[in-house]
Formats: sequence, C-alpha cells, structure tokens
Amino acid sequence: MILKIHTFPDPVLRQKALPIKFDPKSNKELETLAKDMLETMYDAPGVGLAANQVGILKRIVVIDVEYEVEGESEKSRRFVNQHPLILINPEILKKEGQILYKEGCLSVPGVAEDVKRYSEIHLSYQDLKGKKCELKAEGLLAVAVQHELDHLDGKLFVDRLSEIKKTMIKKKLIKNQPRKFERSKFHVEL
Ligand code: QAP
Ligand code: CO
Repeated sequence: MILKIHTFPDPVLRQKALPIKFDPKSNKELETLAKDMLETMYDAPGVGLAANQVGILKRIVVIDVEYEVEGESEKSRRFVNQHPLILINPEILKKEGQILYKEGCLSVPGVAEDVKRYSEIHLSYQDLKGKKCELKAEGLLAVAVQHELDHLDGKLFVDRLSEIKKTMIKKKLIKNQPRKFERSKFHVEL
C-alpha cells in the first residue's frame, strides 16, 4: 500500500519518533509498515524514507541507494537491482570524515542543496525480527542514513543549511503551498 508522504511544514516532521518495542509473538504490524514504506519510497521514487514522513512516530527508516528504474510509462515501470535496507531503532556508534552531498527530501519537494555530513559511520540497529545488527556505511549510504536519522529526531536537511539559505527556502515553500480556501465566485463570503 502506498502511503501519503507528509510535506513541509507539517508538524509531524518536527516531532521525535519513539523507540520500537519488540513483541515476541507478533510483529506483523511492523512488517506491514516496513513493506508499505518501501513501496512508497520506490513509487516516489526516492532513496530513503523515515516513518515521520508517512505520519508515524516510530523509529524505523527504509533506504535503498542502489536500485534502478526501468521502463518509460507508469504501467511498464520496473524497479531492478533492489537492495532494501530496513533500520529499526538505529543509532550512530562512530562517525568520521566529511562529505558534501546535494540532498533532497520527499517531504521538501523541489529543493536540493549541498549538506555537509560524515563520510563514514558505524551504526547499530535492529532488524524486523528485533535482532541487533551493526553496519558500516560510507558515501551515499552514509549520507542517506544520517538524513533519515535526522527525520526520526524531527530534523530536516534544510535545518543544516546557513541561516540565510534556510530563510529563503522556507519563504519559497510557504508561498508555493496549495491554498486551503481558494476564493471563487461560488464562495459565500460571511
Ligand atoms: C534522502 O531523499 C537522501 O525534491 C532521501 O522532487 C537525500 O529520496 C538520501 C526526491 C540525499 C541520500 C542523499 C526529492 C524526489 C527524493 C525531490 C529522497 C523530488 C523528487 C528525495
Ligand atoms: Co528526507
């Protein structure tokens, strides 16, 4: 199921997601959420998605920085070479180096700016079964993990830009927002 992606300035993007507790007998709900988040990410298409972005305040993110889209039309579209990564309760253990990467975000559509991130990170997380795992990431994957972990703490990539750039982008985004109540000749003025 494709979920609705919440966009700036939706307050859910500013809230902190809560740790996921594993229920030994059933995590069907969590499996469904992970599957739906992946489907939503591929459909967008995007390379990462955090639960906050689909309006759920749980510490789970999905990432795939390797897949390719094949086919022209909406109908014939195929996603090949998929390497989905599901990270639950992720935590950065070690970080080093620097990388500048032009980031975008499905929740901040149409904006892409260079952001400074760590170029290599080690992280711990849990998989869908609740098993503790560790991962070393570098390059684009490291950028994606840091971007998605920020979402879980209510942070957006635009927050990491200079004050002047941030102000300009926020102004533009608010101005381009669809209006809730469009005036029309059918509108009854009170
Ligand atoms: C986060 O971002 C990320 O503005 C995921 O019009 C960013 O998938 C990870 C997207 C950079 C690693 C590097 C953005 C699609 C997708 C847009 C995304 C747009 C269409 C962003
Ligand atoms: Co994002």
